[in-house]
Amino acid sequence: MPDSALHLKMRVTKRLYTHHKLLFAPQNEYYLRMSTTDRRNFIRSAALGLPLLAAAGVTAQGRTGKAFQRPVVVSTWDSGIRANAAAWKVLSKNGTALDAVEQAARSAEDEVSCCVGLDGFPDRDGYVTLDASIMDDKANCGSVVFLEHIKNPVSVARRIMEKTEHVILAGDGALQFAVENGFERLPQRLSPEADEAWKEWLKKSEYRPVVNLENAPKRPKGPSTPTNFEDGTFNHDTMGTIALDSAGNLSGACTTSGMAFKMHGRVGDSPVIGAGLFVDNKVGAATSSGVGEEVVRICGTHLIIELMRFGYSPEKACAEAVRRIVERDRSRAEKFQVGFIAISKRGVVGAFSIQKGFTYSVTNETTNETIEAKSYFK
Ligand code: SD4
Repeated sequence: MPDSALHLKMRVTKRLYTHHKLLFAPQNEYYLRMSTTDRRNFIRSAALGLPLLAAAGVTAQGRTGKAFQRPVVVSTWDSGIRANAAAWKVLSKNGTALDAVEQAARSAEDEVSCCVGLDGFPDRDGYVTLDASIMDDKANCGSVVFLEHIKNPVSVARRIMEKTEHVILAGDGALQFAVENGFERLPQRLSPEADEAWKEWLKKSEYRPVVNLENAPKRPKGPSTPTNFEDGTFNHDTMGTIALDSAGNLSGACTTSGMAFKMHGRVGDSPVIGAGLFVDNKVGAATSSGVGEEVVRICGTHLIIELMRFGYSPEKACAEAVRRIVERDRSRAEKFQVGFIAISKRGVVGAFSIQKGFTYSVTNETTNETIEAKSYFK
């Protein structure tokens, strides 16, 4: 080997050695806290040249996507821009990500829309039943499932998280807790749009989730009321929000009235921690929208965060979760939508969906935009 090549080889080897020594040094807290299996995988990913910084709990900022300066908030769909505006009021004053995501979810619940809050579409028996969840930077979490009569289920979820020993309350028990904690019990009624939609649906009673209803072109007067699709059908929407605050902490929230015309008692992914929402303050946060059953089957957001822990960028992690859903039954997957969004600890944002047309909104000091996610089917 010529001298110069030998010299270069020695320099590269030395650099790699120093790099690995740093990562494996006993004082590396992430390495020390890993289980034996995690350490083995970690060493394997190092050997394979996978992004080592991410494996060590620091996301792959700069390698796979641009990092947004914090604070930053990301929400599902076009309507996420309005949810982000509510979150931004908190974040821009150095408020916490937890307060920000709660405000984002509440703003969606307060809007008249087909698919979040009490004006959302009912189940097939004519009842509006709500699911919501919230998770903070310390892995505290709370959720409500199958809740009726309450305008802001996300705040009930937060109250459960902060005031009880539990994580999830369901149905009547959740309602009782909400009322005891000062939430107003509103009468069960359908908004005029929801009533009309339900009666129309009853004519055929066919449960057919519609892809990208959330961004349907034909909207009634309200700002986020995509009640009618071209063919007259209606379906779903969910507000999932994840935020990184100025202190560098992550939180997330997710709220929905679920799939329109679902069976009475059906619960989707949105209130299931690890399915519709997951936060790990060392790694990132993720949330989802679409057909919840498919997300629950793969523990979608937990999967995304674990992939990010071991070096995947947010976008790649979302893409892998989508791939697992699709490849389970490709021909079925051609007919439904699932979209994921994720943010890393350093503010790298990514998303991926099954079908085209899934959008997400990003807001920080310099950005306020809605972006179309890459998709499995082109
Ligand atoms: C659910 N994932 O209940 C929710 C529905 C949804 O956009 O996301 N709609 O399955």
